[in-house]
Amino acid sequence: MKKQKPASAESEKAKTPAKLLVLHGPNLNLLGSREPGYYGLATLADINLALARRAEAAGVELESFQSNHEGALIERVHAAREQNVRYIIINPAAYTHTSVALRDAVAAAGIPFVEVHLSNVHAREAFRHHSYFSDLAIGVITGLGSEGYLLALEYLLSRLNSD
Ligand code: CA2
Repeated sequence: MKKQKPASAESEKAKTPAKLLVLHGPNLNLLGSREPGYYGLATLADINLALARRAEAAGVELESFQSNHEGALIERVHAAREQNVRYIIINPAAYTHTSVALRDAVAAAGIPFVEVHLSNVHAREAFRHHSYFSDLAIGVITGLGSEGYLLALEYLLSRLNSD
């Protein structure tokens, strides 16, 4: 049986929309312009709009943030903790394979996250097979193109409903 929460916590949950954050790493601002074979035709704005529409329909606050700078992504993760962001969807892009610093930030924030990749990183070069994030993630979606972000969001919305 589901544990009863105090009435005040329940009413707080009903009043305050849950916050979700979508983080996009370096070069993802170029989506739609080059390498459609790997990354598809959708632009980052298309992806963010689709996510924003789905989140709005579900009554959830969703913010998307892209940066080509490791420090800016790290600072956004730090801020997310202050803002009580409930879940993160992250495509760390090339930082997936290189950034202990961004991994440490995500680990320190303690915010559960889903890792998303547009391409199937396991079907590509060996250096893309290792991720500094996957062992910390709730789950990983790789190779499903821009739909991967929406699937991650759908999963998190159902998780929010049962939290
Ligand atoms: O498949 C993914 O989503 C990746 O995270 C994308 C990264 C890559 O380094 C990862 O191994 C897998 C690269 C993002 C670069 O995005 C571009 C988009 C359009 C044109 C050029 C690059």
